[in-house]
Amino acid sequence: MILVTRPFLPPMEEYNRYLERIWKSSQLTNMGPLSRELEERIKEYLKVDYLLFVTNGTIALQMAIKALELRGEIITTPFSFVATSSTIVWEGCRPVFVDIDPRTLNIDPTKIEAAITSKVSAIMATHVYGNPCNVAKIDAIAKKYNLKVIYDAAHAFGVEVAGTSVLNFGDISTLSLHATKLFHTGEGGLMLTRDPRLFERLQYIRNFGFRGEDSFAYLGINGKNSELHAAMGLANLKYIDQIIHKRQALSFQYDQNLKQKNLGRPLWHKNSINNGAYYPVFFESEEKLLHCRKKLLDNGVSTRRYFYPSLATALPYIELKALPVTDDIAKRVLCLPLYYDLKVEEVDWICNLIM
Ligand code: T4K
Repeated sequence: MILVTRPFLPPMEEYNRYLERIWKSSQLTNMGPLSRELEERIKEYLKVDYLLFVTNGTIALQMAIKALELRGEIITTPFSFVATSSTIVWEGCRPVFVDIDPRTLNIDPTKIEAAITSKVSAIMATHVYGNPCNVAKIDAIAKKYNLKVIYDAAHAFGVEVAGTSVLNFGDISTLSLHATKLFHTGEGGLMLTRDPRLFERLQYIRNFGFRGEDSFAYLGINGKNSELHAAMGLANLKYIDQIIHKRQALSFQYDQNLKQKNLGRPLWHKNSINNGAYYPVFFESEEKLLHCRKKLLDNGVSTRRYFYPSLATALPYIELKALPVTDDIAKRVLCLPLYYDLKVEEVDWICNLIM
């Protein structure tokens, strides 16, 4: 069976070397030496100033909403993983869905202003498949209306836009380091900001709000991650360039093979390079997608409909809303297998199965 994705696993002896350090120190969690080392090394790799290693990408979004003290409504995209919407509701706010751009599949910045009311406190946009949103435009709108911006950058590890990390935009960016992500710690997440005061607040929030042993600075939560997860991250980080290059090469192989087939591909930000997080294609119709998906599955190839259905039509805890572009695209998008150990011959074989 060819799965849609498989996690990269470092050589076990390299992971074990980190585990030996844990055994020696008996520090298992609470931001021990491996977690701190991981933060430092990722900061260096991504060229960012402030970063926190947290439990997962979902709690990172929740902590971002909390730290920015968001209230009322948050403008967001319906074309994303459920966590992008559910965290808004979880934090007592209401998602206001704005349709996506049919070429980039990211929130359409030209439609944001029409959705802004006095109740809106922020914009939460996803860099879908790692493809940067129009950050310049979104940040400019936010500035004009005095709104906060959270970028859900769950898929955007290592992505740059115009020569700087895409994580340097907005007030806070969040990442997922889940096992299915190109850089992972098993479970995990990251939070990034350029604001030292916000960073300080996030540090408190991650640790129950504790300031020292017996006083509290903020309402906090347990958003910490463990040394065992940090060990996985450190062992994987050594291979990150190799992982990204391999995924980019496999994506190129798909591009070459699928050129002649009648499939669409998202339009990538013109000042950015695809990190190979996913390989989405869109079909002419849902019927063609379902037919092809079945054929692939019958031949042992698993695919995923990231992101179907539109969140604005699927979640039982929100007011449902039809959005023509998202409703159409979500039905026609399919992610093909893409992971470090996938072989070029397997990509060729998968492409041959696609009509
Ligand atoms: N924002 C966005 C935009 C996101 O995409 C996500 C997560 C989040 C926020 C929230 O971040 P986290 O809280 O998760 O850190 C997966 C992931 O669970 C989820 O992290 C991810 N996005 C989402 C897009 O996909 P599933 O339902 O596809 O996972 P699953 O278990 O079906 O795995 C897919 C394939 O990977 C399987 O065929 C088997 C393989 N696999 C999976 C796991 C977990 C392995 O080989 N090993 C493994 O350990 O959700």
